[in-house]
Amino acid sequence: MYTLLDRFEEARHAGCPLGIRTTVNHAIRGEPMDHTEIYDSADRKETDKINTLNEHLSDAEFLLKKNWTIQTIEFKLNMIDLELSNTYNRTVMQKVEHRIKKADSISRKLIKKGHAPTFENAVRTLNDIVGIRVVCLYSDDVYKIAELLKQQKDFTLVNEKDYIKHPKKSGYQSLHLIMDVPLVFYDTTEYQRVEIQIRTVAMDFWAGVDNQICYKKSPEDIKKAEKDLKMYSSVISNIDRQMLNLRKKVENSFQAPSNL
Ligand code: 0O2
Repeated sequence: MYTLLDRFEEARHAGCPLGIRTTVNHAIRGEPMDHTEIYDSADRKETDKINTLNEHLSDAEFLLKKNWTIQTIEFKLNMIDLELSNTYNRTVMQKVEHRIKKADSISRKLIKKGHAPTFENAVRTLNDIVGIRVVCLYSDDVYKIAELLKQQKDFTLVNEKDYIKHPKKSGYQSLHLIMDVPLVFYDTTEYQRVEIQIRTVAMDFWAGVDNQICYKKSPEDIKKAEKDLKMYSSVISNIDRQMLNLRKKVENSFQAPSNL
């Protein structure tokens, strides 16, 4: 399919009106788009699509369903946290966050994937319009939380991406569950696709720094930091391993029969 990105490449060689170039540059760099800038360009059709996407994403019913989905998952997570905390006698989840993906981020992602920035394409192809993030102290807790989420009878696991066992090229580590969550109405059930990211505090720290200085930035910007960040990703893995070993050592010492 011929996309905005293709046109950008074509325009770069031919020297095109500034509007298209700046719009796509924004998309690549991950900056918010200034829509007045787009209007100056020749590409009104693409702008109309982004505006329609914006309208759909601010629709009251759309937002209500997304918020209902978030509440449903957070309720489950609270139950899981309670169960794990009671079983292990310690706090398990440190933080649960959620977000509904913004229009500019959706259009950027669609363009990057080679799709037109339409609402239909967003709903059809993106798994993370609703995103939930669970942060815990130890790497084994990540898998305990994931296991209990997968056991929920009303949730369907669509895909699991283990970036802890197989970190991304950037060094990014996290466990992602893509799930379908049901919203039950009078006579129908509607499934909402969500991405649940589960990771340790250390992995979350790394991802936060990466987000600020590397992820979604231009190759020029990231050149200086990319190598170091990748190395720090293994440092983080080591720290996670050591913290887990420390916890196990302390737990074992409590369980060991006293010599006295
Ligand atoms: P944001 O800011 O969260 O909206 P796919 O599932 O294959 O169709 P997708 O969704 O890109 O494509 O999958 P992937 O690679 O699993 O990434 C999903 C999310 O993980 C990203 O969403 C980020 O939140 C996070 N992520 C992935 N790679 C990195 C990375 O290298 N660094 C950081 N900091 N985060 C990463 P978005 O939509 O890209 O971003």
